[in-house]
Amino acid sequence: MAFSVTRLEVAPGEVIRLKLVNLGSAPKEAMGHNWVLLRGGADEAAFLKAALGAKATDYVPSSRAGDVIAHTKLIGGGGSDAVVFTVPAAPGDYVYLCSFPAHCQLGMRGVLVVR
Ligand SMILES: [Cu+2]
Repeated sequence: MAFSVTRLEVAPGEVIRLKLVNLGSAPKEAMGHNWVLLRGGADEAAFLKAALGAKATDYVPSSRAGDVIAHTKLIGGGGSDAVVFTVPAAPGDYVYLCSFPAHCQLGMRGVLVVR
């Protein structure tokens, strides 16, 4: 239960393409994964709490949309999804996580370092 890459270093304002590949085999309903990059200063605990009730939107809660810089779709085993986004201009550490229930707490979390 982890991302194979838990630290990414990027330049401020850089446009990057991130591809998430689910190496598991379970369907997304049972063991889906996504990649969600949170804005600096976002309340991670509040985001995860809201995500628990956001199954209809693949655990990316619309009520906390302002916390999210970019995210992939929720994908099942064997699936993949890519997202293109602009890295924040402000240097710092930005948390990324899987918002499927409990996955972040179990270790699906990393840091995008902007510098
Ligand atoms: Cu996950």
